[in-house]
Amino acid sequence: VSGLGVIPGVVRRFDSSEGLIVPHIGWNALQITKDTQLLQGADGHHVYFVHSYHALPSDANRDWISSTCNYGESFISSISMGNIEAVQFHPEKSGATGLSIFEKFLSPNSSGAKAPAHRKASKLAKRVIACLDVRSNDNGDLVVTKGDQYDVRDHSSSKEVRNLGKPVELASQYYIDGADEVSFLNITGFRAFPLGDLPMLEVLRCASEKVFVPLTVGGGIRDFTDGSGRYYSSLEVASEYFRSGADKISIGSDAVFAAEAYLQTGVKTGKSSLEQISRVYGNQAVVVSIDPRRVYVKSPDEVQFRTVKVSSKGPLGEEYAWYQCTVSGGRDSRPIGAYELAKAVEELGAGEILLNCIDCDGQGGGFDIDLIKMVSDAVTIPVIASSGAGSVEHFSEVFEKTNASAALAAGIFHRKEVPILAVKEHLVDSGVEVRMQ
Ligand code: 1PR
Repeated sequence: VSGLGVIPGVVRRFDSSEGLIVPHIGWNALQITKDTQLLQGADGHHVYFVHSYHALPSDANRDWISSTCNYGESFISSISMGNIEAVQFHPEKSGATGLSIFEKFLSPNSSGAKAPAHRKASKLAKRVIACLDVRSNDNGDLVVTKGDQYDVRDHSSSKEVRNLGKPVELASQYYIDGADEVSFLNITGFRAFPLGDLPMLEVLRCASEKVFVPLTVGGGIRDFTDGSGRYYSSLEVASEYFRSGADKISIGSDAVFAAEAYLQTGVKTGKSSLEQISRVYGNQAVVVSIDPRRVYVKSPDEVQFRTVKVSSKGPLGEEYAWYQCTVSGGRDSRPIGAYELAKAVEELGAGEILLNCIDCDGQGGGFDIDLIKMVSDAVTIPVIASSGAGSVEHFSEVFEKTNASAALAAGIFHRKEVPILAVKEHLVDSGVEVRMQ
């Protein structure tokens, strides 16, 4: 459609038909083409993008362009003309580089804070994400916890919920340490109603005042009727999370039910939480979190779900496995595989997949490469590899062997076994582009 025509040019959707992952989510490198005060010192810096459409550079708009960025093709990442400045990326989520842009915008006559110096970036970076599983402990305090294969209770006689720290403090520390995103998963959200869970909303509000990289929140996003009969749509729940500072919401159990119904009927009702939230906020704001468990089989013919030939055989020498999806934090298994779920939720409007694996969670033995490769090859939306990171080598392995766009870890960061910086330095040494501060 034609716009106002103030700035000449064409806006197009990124083309996923050639294998490009769309939406374009993550940290990509700015190439400054015009000397502007706002972007001074930001050439070759990674800044945070999240979009599916882009404005194309052309002779007609060349005078406007102050920077471009490359994703499949070159697109306009900022314009500057007279007193007009506009950016495609999110300075408010672009860490120190973004904050420096804001300072210069707010004080145009000063030289502003210098953008931090670092090596020159060239393309979309692989992301390293810190994940905080949050729930109330037995004293009613909201704590960051961490399970072994989703069991978050101590193995001692007390059987207490493990307490690894306070959510806002840890999130702020991970931001300073260089996390590219922070995820909060309200892991008992399936039981309680999130809007009754004011501490979690408060956690988001406080975290978003200190953490200038994207925040994702998940857990309990679904339609709900409270004790007094008041009905809340999942859209209302998500809206409250967005208003409190979340950039993306993540849906687990409810997305499984939506995908099952869609695969059974072939009809997109538009009524599932996934469809409603992505229609209103855009698919880039909706992550689907998958919690599968490995099920070994002797032959792919044994099941109707997509199997993989596994790298390590099962206990009875099985050479194949399928990955059975679960709901309610791994408590209930469902008749749908991770591959089938990923394809279905992509069609229903998910913008990204957080791919956990219950078998690997908290084990430190590495990501489930077979699972992550299968899913990341099957969809064109970004896949976040999760569960099992135990060393820096596990991160380079997952990026070398699969199409994952990001890798998420929890335990090794909470227990301070491996700093985020060490992960990133190792990735740089392995030839994987990452954002360095
Ligand atoms: O179903 O919409 O209410 O969402 C619930 C959300 O809470 C889902 O995203 C689900 O993954 C999560 N969840 C539920 N129960 C647990 C649990 O641990 N008992 N946590 C849980 C899932 C898994 C990862 C973890 C990685 C990395 N956490 O996110 O952080 O496995 O861990 P590691 O690096 O230590 O191996 P709904």
